[in-house]
Amino acid sequence: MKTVLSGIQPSGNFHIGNLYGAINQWVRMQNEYDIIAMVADLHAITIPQDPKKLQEKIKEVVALNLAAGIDPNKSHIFIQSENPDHTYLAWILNTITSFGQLERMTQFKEKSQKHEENVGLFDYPVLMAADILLYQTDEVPVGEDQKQHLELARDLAEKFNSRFGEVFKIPAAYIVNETARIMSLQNPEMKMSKSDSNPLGAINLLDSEEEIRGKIKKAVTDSSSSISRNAGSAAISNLLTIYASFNNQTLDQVYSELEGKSYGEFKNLLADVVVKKLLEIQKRYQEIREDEQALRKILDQGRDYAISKSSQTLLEVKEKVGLV
Ligand code: ATP
Ligand code: LTN
Repeated sequence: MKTVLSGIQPSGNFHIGNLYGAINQWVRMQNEYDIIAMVADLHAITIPQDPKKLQEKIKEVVALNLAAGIDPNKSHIFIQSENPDHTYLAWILNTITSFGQLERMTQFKEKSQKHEENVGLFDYPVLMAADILLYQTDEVPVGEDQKQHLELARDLAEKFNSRFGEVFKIPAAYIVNETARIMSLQNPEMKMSKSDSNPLGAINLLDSEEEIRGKIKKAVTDSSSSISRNAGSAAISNLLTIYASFNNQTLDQVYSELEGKSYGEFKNLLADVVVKKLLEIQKRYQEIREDEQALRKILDQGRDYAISKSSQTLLEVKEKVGLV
């Protein structure tokens, strides 16, 4: 069985883009792949976090993933900082990483302009390489913004293998279906994002029914007034994509169903399906989130599984480098 490692940061609010672009893809892959889902808390603190809120966010991401269908009997979910092998391997990889490789990273350039710079932000991609390489990962589901980081992981694996001897499997990108990309409700040119400053752009998984309906009502459309297969603007296509995703339909099926309907009518239908689905997830979320003991047990099992795999790789690394 192939191993897939995915990481998600416990920061910001999780939205329907994360649900359809990431979580649902993992849920679908659970039967064919060994999915290791990691909450990247050590990555999150490269940007200042409120320590009280961080702990809550970590549990929130775990519970949301489980509520959305990650099955702990099939997949493994764990918290990065609970497996010390990640920081250990990152240190060793640091010693074969050049400044130039990290200076080229566009995410570092962007983030260090927006936030106070720190060495952790600079070193972020090396820790991510360690995350991936520790599990002899076959495929990593990454969006456009993380491709450069995956490339670094591949480069470091090759460099290590050729300098010290074969240890690491070279990971490949798992390209997520393009239709799964959901755009901002306020600006269809921008992807729906946790860090959007306009709160109306994203529908969050934990939004109330009133918030969901309000955001859909205020979503931008275009100068026409009804749905037509040949005249769809980016804004309307995005709303139709959301409708299709929530109904498990293709865009073609959605056009056949909705052609001729007014935008007002369509928005009501869309709000109904989104509310129904998110309220279901929220109900499961509350149950999971309230049972701290059960949640802890799932995380303990995830951590133990993670360590059972990563410790083998790390031991080989130490032997090759001459540390044992
Ligand atoms: P930010 O925009 O602040 O970087 P984000 O919303 O992109 O945050 P990430 O934690 O970077 O969230 O991404 C988590 C996962 O969700 C990634 O796999 C990413 O590809 C996916 N994802 C994020 N936004 C969308 C979107 N609008 N449509 C589809 N998938 C998305
Ligand atoms: N940097 C990623 C999160 C992340 C990750 C990983 C993803 C951390 N480690 C390992 C895949 C594999 C992000 O911000 N989305």
